[in-house]
Amino acid sequence: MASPRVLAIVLAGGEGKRLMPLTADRAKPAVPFGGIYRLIDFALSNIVNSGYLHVVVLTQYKSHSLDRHISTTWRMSTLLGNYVTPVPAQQRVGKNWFLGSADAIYQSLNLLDDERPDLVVIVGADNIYRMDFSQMVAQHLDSGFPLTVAGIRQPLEMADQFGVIEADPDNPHKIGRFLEKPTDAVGLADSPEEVLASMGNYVMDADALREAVTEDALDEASAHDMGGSIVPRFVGEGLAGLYDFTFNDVPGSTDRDRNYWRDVGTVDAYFDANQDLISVFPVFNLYNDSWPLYTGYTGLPPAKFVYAHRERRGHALDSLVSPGVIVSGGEINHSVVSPGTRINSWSSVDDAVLFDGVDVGRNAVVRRAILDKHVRVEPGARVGVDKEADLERGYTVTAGGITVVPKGWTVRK
Ligand code: ADQ
Repeated sequence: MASPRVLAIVLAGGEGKRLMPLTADRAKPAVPFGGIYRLIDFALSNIVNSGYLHVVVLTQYKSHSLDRHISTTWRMSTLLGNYVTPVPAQQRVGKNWFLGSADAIYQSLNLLDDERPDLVVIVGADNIYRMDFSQMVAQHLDSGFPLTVAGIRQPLEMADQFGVIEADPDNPHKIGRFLEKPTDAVGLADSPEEVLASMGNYVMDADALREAVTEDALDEASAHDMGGSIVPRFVGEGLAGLYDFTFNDVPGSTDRDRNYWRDVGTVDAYFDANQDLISVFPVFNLYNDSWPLYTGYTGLPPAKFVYAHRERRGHALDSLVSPGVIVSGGEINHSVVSPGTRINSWSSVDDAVLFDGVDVGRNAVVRRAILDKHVRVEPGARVGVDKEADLERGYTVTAGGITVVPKGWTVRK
């Protein structure tokens, strides 16, 4: 096939239950990340940088802020014209509303009629990574399989969160076995503490996709999702290709962040992924001009650091500080700070992720915490310091000891 017509489908309708309370009133792909981004910006940037400009985003759950973000950042972007289109789930009622990702594609098959693609690139919206999908598409075309699944090595103890792949013993580009979220996975022969996990990214021949989701819709016993239903169907027939992400080579990657991929399924993983951005030699480097990450333009002024007091100069170290932030006589360490936040005198913020418009009052202390949008920390208040006290105040404290304060709450002294 000389130059296939490719439609990209971004699955952006998942509930993100394990990211609560960050997903209390926003879809998981709309969760802020890295100061100025939303999770979905990574999938969309990868698609656009791979050269695919026909993109639909299938939304469903609490999609208001997601739709707004896509409209203002992606759909209206002068860079992209009108290519990225959010497609809300058809108006269904009752339990059917939450059927899985294969059903979301089935409901939207009319898009294939409109676009008439040869191939469909299907990706999730909740992972942080850089990937050139055109390299995966090239292997897909070479292999002749109707479905190709991208795989990456992950720790064995996380196997129950992933589709676990076994390569065919005779063909490293073919999947021999696939189990969705197994509880009894065994490690790889050459690395017993790791499994080969599906990244939730697929390339499919458009006809094969149409046929598979249509058949799946008729199967009442099916979970109607890509990993639970569609992939096993192709693997069973010996028709599933395997793309090894290790070989994906994105321009401008550093030795440290080449092939970085992180599933931010839990609050702890989400917190760690933010931390991956901020060191001097970051595990994931945002400053790669060859593979830009696009997001909304805030129109806010630059971040400002104010001297304020001789004994406490406003400063930040090992941190990302977004536009519109004013650090006035407070200090920030190892943190990611979103637009419009205020850090006032004698306050300190360490190992934290602050969303838009957070206000940290004078003498306040924030440690190992995520503060959602517009949280106000009263002068002298402490959060994340005493985890028992945090629980008593109704905040979430994760297994990894991260305190999460929900959107709009006030942390009292
Ligand atoms: P999960 O992410 O757990 O595992 P799923 O809940 O189906 O699987 O979500 C996959 C993607 O589809 C997410 O981006 C989600 O937002 C979206 N989605 C789910 N239901 C949807 C719906 N009804 N409409 C639109 N979008 C929907 C998957 C694979 C695993 C793989 C991991 C990697 O099933 O095999 O290992 O991703 O993270």
